[in-house]
Amino acid sequence: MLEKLSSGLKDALRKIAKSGYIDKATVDELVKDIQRTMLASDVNVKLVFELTEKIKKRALDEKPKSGMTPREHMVNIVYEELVNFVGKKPEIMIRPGKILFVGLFGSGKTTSIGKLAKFYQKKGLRPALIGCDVHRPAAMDQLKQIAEQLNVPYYISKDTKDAVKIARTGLEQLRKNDILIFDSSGRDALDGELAKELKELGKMIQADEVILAIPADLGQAAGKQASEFNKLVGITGIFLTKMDGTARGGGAISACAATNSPVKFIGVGEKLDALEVFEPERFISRLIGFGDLQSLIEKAKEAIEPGKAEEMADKFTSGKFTMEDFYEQLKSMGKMGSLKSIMDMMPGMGGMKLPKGVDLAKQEDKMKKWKFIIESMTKKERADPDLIDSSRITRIAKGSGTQESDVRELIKNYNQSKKMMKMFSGGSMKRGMMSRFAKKFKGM
Ligand SMILES: Nc1nc2c(ncn2[C@@H]2O[C@H](COP(=O)(O)OP(=O)(O)OP(=O)(O)O)[C@@H](O)[C@H]2O)c(=O)[nH]1
Ligand SMILES: [Mg+2]
Repeated sequence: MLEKLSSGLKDALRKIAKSGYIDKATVDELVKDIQRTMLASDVNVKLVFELTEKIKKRALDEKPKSGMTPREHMVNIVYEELVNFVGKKPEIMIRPGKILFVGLFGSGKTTSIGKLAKFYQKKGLRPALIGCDVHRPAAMDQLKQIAEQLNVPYYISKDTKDAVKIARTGLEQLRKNDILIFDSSGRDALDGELAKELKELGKMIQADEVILAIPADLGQAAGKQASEFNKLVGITGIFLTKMDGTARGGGAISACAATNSPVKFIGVGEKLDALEVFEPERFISRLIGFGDLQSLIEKAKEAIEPGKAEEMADKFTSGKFTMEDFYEQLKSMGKMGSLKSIMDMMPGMGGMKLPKGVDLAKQEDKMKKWKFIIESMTKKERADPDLIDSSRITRIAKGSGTQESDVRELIKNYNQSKKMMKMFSGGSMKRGMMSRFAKKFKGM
């Protein structure tokens, strides 16, 4: 869902993560990128400009918090402002109570009622459904079918067109259940007739929650619909349905937030478990891949502690690179996750094609094996790998559950690396690979 918006924002932020430093031109470019991608996703022009003004102002005025690089700071500002932009974290009622669903024709009311009933079942509450849609003949059967599928009690009646009467009887009969969810009729538009019916229904039920179902493919128009319904019947939250497969969801969410109608749930499919509680932080985090960016920064910091990288670089360049150091390096790589996931997390590298013949998975298996092999060496052997003769190789292979050829390959690799380091040692290459590698992460 929202693939276009997501990839647009990700691209904009990756540019930032890759840029050497942040100046006014970088900020301007970022702001333009964000505007372009949001407008293309049907977010309201005025809202977009308000948002990017805030981002720009903060980016130019605020100093990075201690320990944060300018790039992290910039990414963080965008994240925080986007979270504010889509609304507050909604309060979800997790206790016994009554919920009335309202919405226009085909907005997804009845399906969403099923999803919500299932949601409450999982929370250990006992929901029951009451069908007050007296206009569409098949509506009662649809509700019944959903109730039976979930194995929850329900009340429907095909004998009357009086929605209030059904609600009253249902309420009496199903009183013992924790959560009573009431379906209601839809209309093509919120006309006087629907408004009257909903008002009466609302008065009788005295619901704790009045949830409005709006299809996300309405885009910006969702905000207007939300405020109209709110004025007439007083809604407590929005269930944004059909978020799957629409590019206009970003427009719908931000429009609702702008009219102060909290989106509480989003529907992401036709099945009854296709419900998500709307959490702004999580939503934006996923949208921009914030978690991945952050965890890469965190992991890189953990894996390569400050000072350690310099020390390693010195060892590299002085040729005093022992098997122990080699082991440390393998461990650091392991801490950061699989090679593939590291690649995916690197800004701009996620989709990169590797040269032919490079097989990351194979390389990773090899690295894992090498770790086991080094673990089976004695301290002495690690400090001075020249000690390792063929009988020691046999022992190490047995101890690590690998083949003798694996042990030989590792030693060969280690010796080659060491030889290369020696060649590089002396002056010009003092700032070694590791050091640059570490800087790259620290600066991100
Ligand atoms: N893809 C997708 N389809 C959905 C979602 N929610 C509902 N639908 C579909 O939308 C259509 C209408 O859903 P209903 O639940 O019958 O809508 P309603 O508001 O009760 O409709 P009326 O009772 O006629 O007013 C159905 O085909 C549902 O399967 C969703 O989150 N994603
Ligand atoms: Mg319905």
